[in-house]
Amino acid sequence: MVSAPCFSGDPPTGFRDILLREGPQGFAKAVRQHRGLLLMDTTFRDAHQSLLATRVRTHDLKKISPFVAHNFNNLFSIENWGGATFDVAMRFLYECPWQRLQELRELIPNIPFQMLLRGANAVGYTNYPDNSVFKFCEVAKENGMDIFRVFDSLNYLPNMLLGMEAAGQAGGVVEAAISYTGDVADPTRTKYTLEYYVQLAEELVKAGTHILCIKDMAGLLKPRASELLVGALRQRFPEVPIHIHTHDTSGAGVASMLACTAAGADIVDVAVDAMSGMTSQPSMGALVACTRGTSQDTGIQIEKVFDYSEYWEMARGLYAAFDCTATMKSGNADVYENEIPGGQYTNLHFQAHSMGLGNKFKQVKKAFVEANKLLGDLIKVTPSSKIVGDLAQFMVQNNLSRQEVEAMADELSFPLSVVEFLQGYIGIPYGGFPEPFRSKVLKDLPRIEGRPGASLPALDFQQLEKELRTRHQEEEITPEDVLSAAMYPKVFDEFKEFTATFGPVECLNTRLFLEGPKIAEEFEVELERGKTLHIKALALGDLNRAGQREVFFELNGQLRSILVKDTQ
Ligand code: 3PY
Ligand code: ZN
Repeated sequence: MVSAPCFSGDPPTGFRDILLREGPQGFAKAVRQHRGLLLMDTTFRDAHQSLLATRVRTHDLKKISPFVAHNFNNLFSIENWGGATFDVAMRFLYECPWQRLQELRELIPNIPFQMLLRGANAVGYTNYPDNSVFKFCEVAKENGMDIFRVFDSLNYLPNMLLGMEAAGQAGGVVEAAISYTGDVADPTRTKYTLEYYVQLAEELVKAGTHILCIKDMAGLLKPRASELLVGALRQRFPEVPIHIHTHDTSGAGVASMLACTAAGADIVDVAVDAMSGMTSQPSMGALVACTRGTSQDTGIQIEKVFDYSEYWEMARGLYAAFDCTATMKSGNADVYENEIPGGQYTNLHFQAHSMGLGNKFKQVKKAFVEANKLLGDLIKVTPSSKIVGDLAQFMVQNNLSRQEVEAMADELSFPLSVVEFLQGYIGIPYGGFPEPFRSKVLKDLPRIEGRPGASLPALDFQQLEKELRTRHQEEEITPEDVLSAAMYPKVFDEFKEFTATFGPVECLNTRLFLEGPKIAEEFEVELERGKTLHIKALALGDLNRAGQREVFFELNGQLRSILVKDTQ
């Protein structure tokens, strides 16, 4: 079992106290005036999304939360929600993502919480009706979310503005994030130039963002480019806090974050050491140690980082089955060529290696570069990165070169995601759609003009709530449930059906949840405070014709058995 230190009493005050007292504007001002480097800790979201297939359970997050509240009160924020955590919680962990947010909020009242909002795609992979995005932000804020990092996978301004407005109207801190690709220090890269990024930042500042973020989802921001980009933004917007996100895939993450800091960034993203590096964020311990005693001192005690890391080293072991280090042994500077975002890099690596086709990964990476060129050199981040990845896989499976795809574009049966992208389902890429490729693929299929969400009918929340109540035969369907169903209808239904059958499995510790008990093992499950079940696993019956086994166990001293489907 992984244990964590216990605490009593209120944690010390932190940046959240400033936010609650002074609101988003006052908070942004305090951040800008702060002396020293501020850190956002991604351990609770992006780090495990990148390294452990997003599988970290609320159980293990809660255990270390009091330690974080008591020892890291000078963090700028903790990223603990959004991105892939929302659907994975329901889909694979059988947990309610909203409950995670509520429980963590109780345990960490003093540090701002931050989430990743995919603009008009909210926490999904496609555009939602505008009222769903607005309602989502409103309810997230009510459940304890503070800072909304809003991005769009094409940097498509109308989608970004929609997400920013939704977060702002909910009363959240708006952190507009420009997704970074290419290399602003390389004069041969003429599409995504320094001027492009500064111009986009201009629009976001004009639209009232409280904080400006550079979201380097693939880890392409080299130290020289950091100096140029952050330097230019700092000079142009002296009063706006600048926040930098990166991934350490190439191994240059710490160097780049130090360069960003020197160029005037206020906040950089790190993950605790045991959850850092490779496709995750650079190490918290390294940033704390490297800035110690300088004007950028983080004020974080390095010994506390070591203790925090020790917890995560143990906790990470529980998720070994999902850990990318099972096959991936290091980062790789080839990311500068293929520009694959951190989480996707891990997924593609895992897919190729788990099929015993390690060399296929190299092919997929090469095809990813070609697919990107075919699509007109896109910003690549969820969901546009998945579209490029789908096209790359299609090219590898069918042994097609870029020239062949271009020549046969009107005959090939492309993945749906590629066709829908070309139809305009996720917005308009910078520089427009690639022609004549688009016309050859679409022929007379309809094209969406402008912002896709603008033409989607509003969602009827009351009607949806009524349907859910009937479908799940439940009296109480919460606004949170309605939003889960609005984002992921099928996943939500399956999650409800699972919990109706098996109960609240989030009460189990992670080994029991992932592996099940050993025969003769005794364990306790706390359903709620003061309500504990004592369980002893006794025996497994033979497999019956329906593929089930009778499982015998003791429950609070009483012999019981149930039939369970054997999925092994
Ligand atoms: C997500 O959208 O989940 C991301 O982490 C993008 O970088
Ligand atoms: Zn990221």
